[in-house]
Amino acid sequence: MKSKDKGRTSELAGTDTVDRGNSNKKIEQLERFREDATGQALTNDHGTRIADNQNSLRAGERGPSLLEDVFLREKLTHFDHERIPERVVHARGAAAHGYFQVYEDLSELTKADFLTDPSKKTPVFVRFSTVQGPRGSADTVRDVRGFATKFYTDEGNFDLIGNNMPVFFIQDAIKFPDFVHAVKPEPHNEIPTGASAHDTFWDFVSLTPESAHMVLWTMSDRAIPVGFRGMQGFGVHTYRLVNAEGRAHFVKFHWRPVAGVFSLVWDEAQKLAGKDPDFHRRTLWDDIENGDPLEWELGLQVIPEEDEHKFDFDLLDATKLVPEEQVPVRVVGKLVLDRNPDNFFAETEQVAFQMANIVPGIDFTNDPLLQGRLFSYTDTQLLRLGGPNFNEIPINRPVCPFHNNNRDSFHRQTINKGRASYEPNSIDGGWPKETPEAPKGGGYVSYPEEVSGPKIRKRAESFGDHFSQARLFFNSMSDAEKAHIVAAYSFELGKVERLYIRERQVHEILANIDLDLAKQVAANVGVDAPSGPTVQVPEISLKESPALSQMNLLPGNIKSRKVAILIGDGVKQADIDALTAELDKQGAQFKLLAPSAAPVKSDAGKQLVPNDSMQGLPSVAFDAVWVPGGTSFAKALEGDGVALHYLLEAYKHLKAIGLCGESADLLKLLRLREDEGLLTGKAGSGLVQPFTAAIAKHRVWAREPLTKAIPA
Ligand code: HDE
Repeated sequence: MKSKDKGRTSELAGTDTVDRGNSNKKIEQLERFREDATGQALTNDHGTRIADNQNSLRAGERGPSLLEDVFLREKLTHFDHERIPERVVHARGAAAHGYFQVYEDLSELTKADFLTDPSKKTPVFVRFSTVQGPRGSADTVRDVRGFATKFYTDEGNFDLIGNNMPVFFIQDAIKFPDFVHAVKPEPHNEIPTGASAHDTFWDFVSLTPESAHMVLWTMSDRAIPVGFRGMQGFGVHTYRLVNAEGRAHFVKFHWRPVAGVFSLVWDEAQKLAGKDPDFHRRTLWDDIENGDPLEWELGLQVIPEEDEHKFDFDLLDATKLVPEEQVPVRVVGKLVLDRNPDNFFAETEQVAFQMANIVPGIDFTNDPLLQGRLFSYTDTQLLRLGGPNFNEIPINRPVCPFHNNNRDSFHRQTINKGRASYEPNSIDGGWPKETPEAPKGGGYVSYPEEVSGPKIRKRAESFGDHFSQARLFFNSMSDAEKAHIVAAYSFELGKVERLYIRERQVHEILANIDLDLAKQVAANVGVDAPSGPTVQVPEISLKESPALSQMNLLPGNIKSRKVAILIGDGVKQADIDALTAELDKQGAQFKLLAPSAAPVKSDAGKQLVPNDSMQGLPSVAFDAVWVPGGTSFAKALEGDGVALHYLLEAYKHLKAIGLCGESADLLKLLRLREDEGLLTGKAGSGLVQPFTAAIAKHRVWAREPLTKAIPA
């Protein structure tokens, strides 16, 4: 270290303890931006109390309004300017606050303070999103989900902006606008909203073989998650972790949901898009309000620098994943989301994630997609949030102090004291000063990776294989998952008007992934069956990766799962009580649903207030349905089309259904047969255990082929 630097370190030491204190205190400072108007007078924006908020100022009771009405004009002006541009992608989203805590000191890998101190709870704000649709689009469309986390660390904000799939559509940032233009609604009629089932998308991806792997993921069940709680998250790119000695490891970031990984079935996803377009954001909100936080574990796949070239693919290629069978995921910490935002616009809409938000101990790689993102996120906030001071908006402010010579522009909030807004300076004592690199608390220093080479526009040959990992993914699916993929390609390509695009996708993309998949889709979309692959797909060392199948990612419990309990007059109280006691014990949730929202009386004479009507909360909003017994109740169900549809639909969607006592007679009427999830029993109490065990299995996959004849 130069002697000049040494001097600065000791000067800074004093400020360091003042500045980088306990983050809770800093959060309190941020909280002063939260406003609670309870008990407060209504004023204009400048503090003048308003006497009449009902009538504008006019010349006489029936006369014209006066330009003088500054209160009216201020109110209308503010209203007229309420909207800001929505995000160009990921416009539809919902978010929550929480914290991250590392399980053990990871100093051997990184000097990032929030990853080395297990006693520290780092505040986070996480925003989940869909990619294609606008702000008002439905939650359950077939799409990738964004999973963006802002860690407010004591060393600055770190943003991990990931997705619920581990790979991406393109390898180079220069293709991103093309890809997004292709997937967005078509330019002439702005159709379809929130869907990739249209010509421009399939035109682009069928001409872009590097998209094959990611498109396969989006045609899989991963693209229709039940909710945010059951989604995996992935940082996608390879990053670097750098420790205090300056030693680096490559790393892939993973979020593993404690609740396991779950998806909707397609029919359910489509119905929910109409019946409750807010399904995902509502569940996130309700779960947190009900004291049932969402939890993930942070996983790291750590790869020593010397192993960079040991794989069948290039670590810098974002269309590839690192199979967990080759590099296991080390679980290192926990993310808990337990607080809803107070204001959607101020927090969820104004949060500005930036790839550029990085802290000492974490570094980038040369992934050409990542490199482009480093520019794009900061750039987009300038337009969206109206200038370069978006970092001062409360949700974006770091919890540690920030001082520099950036000045002025729109919406500046900091009132900078002093005369010198440049560095070096002597007028203000030279402050604020650089912090040299140090094992702890030092300034950010980029990892000194050696680079050299000609200035060229060229994709590395190691980025050239686009199909072997898509094949790996397909081969790792269960039969049910494979069938869903065939159905998804068939549905989407079936909506493509131009036959030559359908054909190109089947012949030049799918046939290179799996010939059988290609043939089945060909038959469903009316194009000739392909006879073989069009390229030589390299053989890779791994044939299957069980970690990729959701069927292997169930948690084995029913915590936070949601059960509909149908009720009506004469419903057997004991059957309700037996189940609800067990659901409470196992941490699952339930709702009582009656023919209408009016209270009903059970056979025990107890008044039951339903949470909603069966029409108001359809079966698609639940994981399972419980129908208690009771003679008059069961009789009434037989004549209630809404209730019968409720059960048929739950059956079609492969859910666990428990029919107690007299309600078991409904089976005959519905012409359904019992199976491992459709259970009947004399007394509800005997059914409870097998019913909850069936919920834990998520769906009755064996039932799927039998449900084809049931109308959707
Ligand atoms: Fe994004 N992306 N992206 N993206 N992205 C945006 O930033 C972009 C990519 C992701 O909840 C935008 O603030 C480029 C990969 C999420 O606010 C924009 C490229 C991954 C979110 C942008 C990519 C993502 C965004 C739009 C290719 C997964 C929502 C608004 C080089 C690892 C964040 C905004 C939130 C948002 C650009 C590719 C995830 C335009 C240029 C790969 C989760 O800046």
